[in-house]
Parts: sequence; structure tokens; C-alpha cells
Amino acid sequence: MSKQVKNDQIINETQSDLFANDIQSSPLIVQRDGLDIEYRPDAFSCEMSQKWFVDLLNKTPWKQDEVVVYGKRHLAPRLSCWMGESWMTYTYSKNKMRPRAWGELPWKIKTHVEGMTGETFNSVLINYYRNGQDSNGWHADDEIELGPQPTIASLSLGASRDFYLRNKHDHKDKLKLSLKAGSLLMMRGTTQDHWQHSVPKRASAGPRINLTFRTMRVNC
Ligand SMILES: O=C(O)CCC(=O)C(=O)O
Repeated sequence: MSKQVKNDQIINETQSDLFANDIQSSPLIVQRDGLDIEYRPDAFSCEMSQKWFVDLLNKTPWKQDEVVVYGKRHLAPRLSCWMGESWMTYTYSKNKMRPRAWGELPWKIKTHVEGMTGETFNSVLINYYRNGQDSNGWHADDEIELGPQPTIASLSLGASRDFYLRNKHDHKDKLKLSLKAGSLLMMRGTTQDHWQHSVPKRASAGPRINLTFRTMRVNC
């Protein structure tokens, strides 16, 4: 059974504790204030997600991108690899990026995610958080190349990490999920217009890989 939070329900700081402490074990849908997410904690089995984690860790051509924070260039606090088709470009933190060709395993995982969600994707950004010091700051996946109201499927492997969402118009309005291995988080509709997300540092977290499947648009 899904836990549903409807449009008209205001989740205040106290109510967001609903998500704060527990390791969510049943599917969760939240649709309110422009947010439209669906979290499936057990989308993929432990065996499958462990195997995928090890294979991706060893076979992905990781690189450490640069990010611009307050006008200064820094190395991103994580390793990444973007895969897709040769015509694609993506402007991220003032860098024009080109994708690598699809690897066999990311393509296979994409077909599983598509089969499970009924969506189609043509690219994936794979992030590797080497330990709890690696992180992903507040941002929305609202790059022009993704077109309006993008659907994004986010698969987590390895260590669980806290994932926060905050309302762009009221930063006190926050939700927290613990994204565990084998889980799938769908972000849809106007989520990227009205909400930001982040993966903060956590002292003792182990290695984690996250794949966000996206659709890059040709003309936008
Ligand atoms: O690691 C995650 O769960 C989030 C990744 C993310 O925010 C992104 O790739 O834009």
C-alpha cells in the first residue's frame, strides 16, 4: 500500500519528521505544492543491486568534474559519468558536457527502469559518492536541455544516504528520505520548477552510486 500525501495537505517541519527518522519500507507518493514524487524502496532486489554496484564501480570511467560555487571553480565533491547519445550536450555549472556512449550495464539497467515505470529515457548521469564526505549541493534538475517538466528516475545502489527536498519558495518546507540500495525515486511534473534537492555530507556513510535517468530534448 502506498502512503499518499495529497495536494491540499501542508507538511510543516513537524510533519516532515514522518520521513525524517524512518527507513521507509512501503512505496510513498507525495503530490503537493508543485512537488510530485514517488519513492519505491524495494524496486530492485538486494542481490541485483549489489551486483550492479560492484560492476558499475569497477567498469565506469569516473571523472571528477568542476563546479562553480559563488563564482569560484572547485572539484565536485563526487565522481561522475554522463552517458547518452553523441548529439547531446548538457551545460552543467558553466561546463558544456558531452556524454560517453552507453555502457552495457547502464543500458541494461535503463531497460529495467523503463519496464518498471512505463517511461523512456535517453541518458543517465551516474554519480559515485566515495564516502560520507562526498555530497551533492542544493539544485534542481531544470537545465534547458531537459525541456519543461522533466521526468527523472533516480536509482540508488550501495550505502543509504539522506536525500532532502526543499521548496524553492520556502526553504523551511523540507522533506527527507533515506535512499537505500535498490530504491527508485521518480520526480515528475513541476517538481524541478518548485523544489530543489540535495545529498548532504554524512560522517560515516559508505560508498554509494546513484543513477539518474533523464530524457534530453533535441529542440528546446
Ligand atoms: O545522488 C542522488 O540521490 C541525487 C543525484 C542528483 O541530484 C543529480 O544527479 O542531479
